[in-house]
Amino acid sequence: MSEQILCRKYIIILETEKKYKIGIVCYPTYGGSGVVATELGIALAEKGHEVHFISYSQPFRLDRVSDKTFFHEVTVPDYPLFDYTPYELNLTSKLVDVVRHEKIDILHVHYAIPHASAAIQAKHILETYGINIPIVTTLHGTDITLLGKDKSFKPVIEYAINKSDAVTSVSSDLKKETLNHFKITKQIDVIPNFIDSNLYNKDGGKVLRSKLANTDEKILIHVSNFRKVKRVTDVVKIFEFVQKEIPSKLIMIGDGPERIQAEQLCRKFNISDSVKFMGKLKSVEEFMSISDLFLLPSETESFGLVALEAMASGVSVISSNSGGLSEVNIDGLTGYLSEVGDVKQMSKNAIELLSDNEKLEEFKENAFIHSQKFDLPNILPLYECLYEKIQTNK
Ligand code: GMT
Repeated sequence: MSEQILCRKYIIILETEKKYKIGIVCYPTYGGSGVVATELGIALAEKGHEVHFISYSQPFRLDRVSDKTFFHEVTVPDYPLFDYTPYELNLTSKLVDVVRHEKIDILHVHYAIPHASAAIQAKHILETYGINIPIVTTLHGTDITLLGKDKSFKPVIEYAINKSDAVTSVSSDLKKETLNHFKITKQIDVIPNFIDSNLYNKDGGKVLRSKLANTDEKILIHVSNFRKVKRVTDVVKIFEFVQKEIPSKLIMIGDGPERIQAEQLCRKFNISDSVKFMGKLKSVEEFMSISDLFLLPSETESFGLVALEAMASGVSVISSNSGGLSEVNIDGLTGYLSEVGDVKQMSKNAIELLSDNEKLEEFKENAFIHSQKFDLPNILPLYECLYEKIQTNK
């Protein structure tokens, strides 16, 4: 983490000085970028910054009360003239209003579109009021790897990135992808996702465990928004192989378009009794803490925050090797990585780990130790350092 070294002198200053008013724009929904943005805002507020969340509804993780966090809702009036409601314009207007009246120092937007593009537009408007608002854009993945490949969005994404005052990406791989896809003239700093290690524990609740599995059974878990990119049917296929060899249960947390396919596959394999679909849950920590293996066979994953959350709970990870996953899950140490779609290899690795208790415990401990590198106190100063830098260059 070279940024950490570069930031050291700032970190010393930050411990004692500057507290900012920070506007955070994010998706409020069940998804990695919203989780990261919300947890970042909460942590910044705990350090004494004033944080204003701006989104179309209250971020789902924004449930801890603080006198330093505020929420501004972007409302979109249902105007009959529009076939397509222009959310980006309402967001832009809201940003102008919040920056002017709350005297925001920095706007930190998560996800390129529409958040970064709305922020750049707001920046231009604010200039007409004599306000120079610095914009930090954090790239999370699908804004580059999926939407970014859609030619109709490309000019907007490229412009928003290049016009931001600072740009961060959540993994080195995502930075590489961004530089490959777009003509980027701006420096991109890698600031990885983080966990607050205080929220996770390795020794799960015995009561919950006993409700979900017998004592001799292993627990496998998957958490996602069940979009196509997550390959949830691969999760079921892997489990189908595993449960033939190892007494086990599979917990599926989340919901989304592919859930029905996953459920149908369970019925086809006749394993429905061993697979528990929990739906969307606000917090997954307790389920992680009773699990042995986390499955993440995604098509692409810029970082894989859920894998890191599993590791922070002392859970080993079987994943694909796509995107930034190899920066999180270390092959042969914290779990195993295989080619996307190689269900056989993933099942083989899972069976090998689950059938050797000593090895499994070693991998689980390695996963926990590796996750601590991404603990909040190691990552938060990198963002604070960036804020300090762009304020100084203003
Ligand atoms: O993975 C998702 O479907 C949600 C998505 C999002 O945009 O919120 O997550 C992305 O951002 C997370 C936080 O930075 C990353 O941990 C996920 O890997 C990334 N998802 C993909 O790249 C598919």
